[in-house]
Amino acid sequence: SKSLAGVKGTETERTFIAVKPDGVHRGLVHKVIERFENRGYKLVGLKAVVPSRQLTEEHYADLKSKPFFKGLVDYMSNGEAPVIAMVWEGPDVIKQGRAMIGATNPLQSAPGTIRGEYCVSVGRNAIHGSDSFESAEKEISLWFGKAGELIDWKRSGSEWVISNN
Ligand code: IDP
Ligand code: MG
Repeated sequence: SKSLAGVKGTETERTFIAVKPDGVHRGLVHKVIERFENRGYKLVGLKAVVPSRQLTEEHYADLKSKPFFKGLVDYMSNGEAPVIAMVWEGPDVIKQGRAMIGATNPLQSAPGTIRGEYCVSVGRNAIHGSDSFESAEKEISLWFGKAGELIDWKRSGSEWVISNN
């Protein structure tokens, strides 16, 4: 069966994007959606979730040994605000999504990126995006693994956004 991250390098490529609790508290959800929609990407999954500690630890498994890991898991999963979890689809969306988000440390994020516009602290950097096709596959199945949570649809006017000739 087709990967949940679509087909790498085609217009069906998908990435996992999440507005983290600090971004939700700060009213940044619409800013994130606006940027991906305006660019021409297609929203194929969206939900508000308070992730369990277990899900959050799995999501950030590669950071388990870091000193900030416990604080990171707490802030993501304590329920003071939900995470707004999304899957976006389109050409090169994984790499472009990371570029739109900006560097992990907002003090190094370029102006114009989401973190570079709205954030000043690595511990409160508002948004997550998959960093590779393999991460996108893992993260989409973790957050949107149940049948029916992702929608296949054709965006109106997509022929004016994507063409191969
Ligand atoms: P990314 O979110 O840009 O992919 P990662 O290195 O994967 O960055 O780290 C995941 C998240 O862990 C970051 O977005 C940030 O919330 C948190 N984090 C990373 N480094 C630090 C740190 O030095 N202090 C506190 N939190 C950190
Ligand atoms: Mg990461």
